[in-house]
Amino acid sequence: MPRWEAIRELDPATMTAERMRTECIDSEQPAVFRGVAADWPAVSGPRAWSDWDRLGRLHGHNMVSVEQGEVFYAADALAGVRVPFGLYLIYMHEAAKPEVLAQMHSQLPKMYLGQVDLFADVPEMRHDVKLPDFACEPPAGRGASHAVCNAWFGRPGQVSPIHHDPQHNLLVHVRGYKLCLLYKPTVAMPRTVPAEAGSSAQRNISDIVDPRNDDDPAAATLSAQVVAKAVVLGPGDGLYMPRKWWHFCAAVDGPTMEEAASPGRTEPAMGINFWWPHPR
Ligand SMILES: O=C(O)CCC(=O)C(=O)O
Repeated sequence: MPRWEAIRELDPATMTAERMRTECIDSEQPAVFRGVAADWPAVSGPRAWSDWDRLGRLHGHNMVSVEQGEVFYAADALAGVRVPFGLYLIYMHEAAKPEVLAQMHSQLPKMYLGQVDLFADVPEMRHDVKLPDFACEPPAGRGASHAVCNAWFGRPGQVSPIHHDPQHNLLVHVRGYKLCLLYKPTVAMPRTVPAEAGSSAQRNISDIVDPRNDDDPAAATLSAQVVAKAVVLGPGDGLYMPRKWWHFCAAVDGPTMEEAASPGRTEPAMGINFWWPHPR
């Protein structure tokens, strides 16, 4: 089991672009912003995305992209497919529950609406979210911030294997709970695809699919050697991940570290992230 320590929490109400630059971006240190999106329409109120019935009624016919495959980011998962959003919402909330999958003898393909430009396919949902001011104002004279926004809507227990990204990242959680484990860029992660080979996505991925799985010798070795930085995000919470930090994310069933320690079984997870380039 990974050893972990909590990521520091910064109050989003008092955060400014300048402090974001000095305390997070320039120092390349992660931070949790509890409740940063508590008042987003996506999180609370009549348009909350937790009402997936409503989302399905309004946008269920829109076609969206999902990744297909056993392990997200693995080579076979990179082939995206287009499905009606309403069908994916049913899959995520009902059809992909572990007991249903077991009854179907795992015949159902595994899908993840992960790292997907959802707002290109369902533009109305864009009005339900807002990049916090402290994250989007570019530090004076250091170039514009062009934040890219992607959705991460997954079934109970969905994981993203340990990987890293070249951009700064604000991951904002909307529904359910997400365990995030972070490791410094200097940690030597085991990987089969060398950094200089493979597709751009695979170059950034380690071999460890789930660091909580002690049956995986690589995960057990990592846990013995490195203390991860950890948080469980709930609805409205945000996590700043500096570029190049290794991270593992998993949908879990509740907010406690005990609940986060085992694979999620009941709660789908919905979130979006904003990636922006390193200021010059
Ligand atoms: O939520 C996830 O499954 C992964 C999120 C992630 O990797 C990211 O925001 O860069």
